[in-house]
Amino acid sequence: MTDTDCIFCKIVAGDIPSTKVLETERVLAFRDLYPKAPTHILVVPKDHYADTAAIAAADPQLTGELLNTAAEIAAAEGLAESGWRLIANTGPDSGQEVGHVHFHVLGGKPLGPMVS
Ligand code: D5M
Repeated sequence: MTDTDCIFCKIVAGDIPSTKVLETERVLAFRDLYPKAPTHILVVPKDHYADTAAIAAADPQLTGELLNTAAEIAAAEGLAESGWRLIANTGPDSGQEVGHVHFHVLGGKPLGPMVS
């Protein structure tokens, strides 16, 4: 399942370069191009789903795999003790810019409070 206009589908296909952090059969993680913290990694399914609601409804197992991958990456980045933040913007009010579901793994400095 791919969307030919989707930038993350192009990254999954290798048509756009990325700094890969981890790859499994169904999941890819790569560094965010515009990092907001010392560690800022995006975890995406290789198949195209628009957002968290779409993937949770269609494939709960894959949704869990994304969460497990995020935790594995945070540990590998040395964030298990200090803590880290997981964000999945969903829909217009969240500011979601890329319409291919992705989890942001952020850490490596005190991140401050969430915006209200
Ligand atoms: O977050 C979308 C995120 O995607 C944002 O933090 C920038 C990042 N981005 C955009 N293009 C790229 C490429 N080509 N490589 C790596 N990261 C990228 P959102 O939650 O949709 O606002």
